[in-house]
Amino acid sequence: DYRILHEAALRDYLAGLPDLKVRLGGDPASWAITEVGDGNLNLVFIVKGARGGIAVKQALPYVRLVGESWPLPLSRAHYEYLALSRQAQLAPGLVPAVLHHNEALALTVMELLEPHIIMRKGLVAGTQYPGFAGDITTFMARTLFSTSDLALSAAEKKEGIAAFAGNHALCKITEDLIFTDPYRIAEQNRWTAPYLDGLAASLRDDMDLHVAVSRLKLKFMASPEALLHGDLHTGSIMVTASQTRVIDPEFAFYGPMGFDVGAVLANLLMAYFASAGHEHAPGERAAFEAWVLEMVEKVWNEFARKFLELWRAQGTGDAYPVSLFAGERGAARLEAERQAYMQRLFTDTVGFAAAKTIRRIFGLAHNIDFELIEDAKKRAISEARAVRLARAMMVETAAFSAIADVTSAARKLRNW
Ligand code: SR1
Ligand code: MG
Repeated sequence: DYRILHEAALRDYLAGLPDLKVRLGGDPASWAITEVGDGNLNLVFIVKGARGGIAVKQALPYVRLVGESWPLPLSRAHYEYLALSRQAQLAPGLVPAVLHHNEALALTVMELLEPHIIMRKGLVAGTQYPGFAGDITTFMARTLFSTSDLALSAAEKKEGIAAFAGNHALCKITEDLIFTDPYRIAEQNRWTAPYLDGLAASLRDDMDLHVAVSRLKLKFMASPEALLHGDLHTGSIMVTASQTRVIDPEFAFYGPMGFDVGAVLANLLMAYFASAGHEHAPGERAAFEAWVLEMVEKVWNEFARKFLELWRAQGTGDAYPVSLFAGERGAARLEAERQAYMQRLFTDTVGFAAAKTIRRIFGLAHNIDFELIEDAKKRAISEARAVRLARAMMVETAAFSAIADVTSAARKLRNW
């Protein structure tokens, strides 16, 4: 039966699990249990014993950020567990190991990622992560390609869609908070007032933007291309200088690939614009910002390269039957089609990145990249630059046909 496990109850529960008891070591009474969840939805505990540590995540029956007035199904813990298991097969070493899962308690125990930190915090501090682009592009290329019709039979793919179809309450959060609320009057919207009052009003009146974001919403709702992480922002990524782990796939479902890739790019671009409002070691601001934009380019370019490599090597899914592309002429035509596919995916990615940016500035859930800029005027300046880029990316789509178009537009807006 479900019950919320606070410290004492969690200690008793874990003490009853022999493998975890051994892993933690020592007397359960001496285990240090700390609630560290700083996300919007769940409880997260770190438990440390004489021998080792673990992370415990329990879903609450409501949205933590808002409270009991906003109920949310516990089943999201099931989908998160399912996604973590699939991602571990497809991208080994890039997600935390699951040590235990209890469906009824909506509780999952994972290896403790130490000394990893949430990437967003590192970016706010101006830290560069040299291995990040390589790791995140491997994660995305493998999880997205391998769960798509390019790799699977139609039956396998449809089984996959069915397995995640029940996670619609989490999809609904995205549909409302990302694709709808920032563009209308909604009780939970907030922004840096009074500086962004005018920009907020202009978003509500911008029909070109409303059409663009509604097209993206439709794509999100009606394009089950692959198994998405579904919330791939830099708060869902833990890093050290040399390691990357993707956590928190509770929003997982079959959707458009560009939504995950766009999430990564949006969060890098927000880190870029937020940098102007944060302290940096002397002389390091410019280097950090240059690195972030280099990462934006590398994430798209490496992702596209790895995705295409997988397609060429393992493209045995039902979507492009091998028998239709026989011989040299077939191979050349299929390769041209692959390039066209990546171009469409790029366009989706740019649009989703824009939507993910605007929601963090005008919607309910903001991010510390901007929120930790104490001076409201400075914060608003950084946010307005990001919004200006995002609006262009969503509406002026013809101006963004390559990733360099995005970084060069970002660079031009840096001092706007
Ligand atoms: C009410 S949940 C708000 C946001 O938190 C999660 O991290 C997702 O990004 C969601 O949109
Ligand atoms: Mg999360």
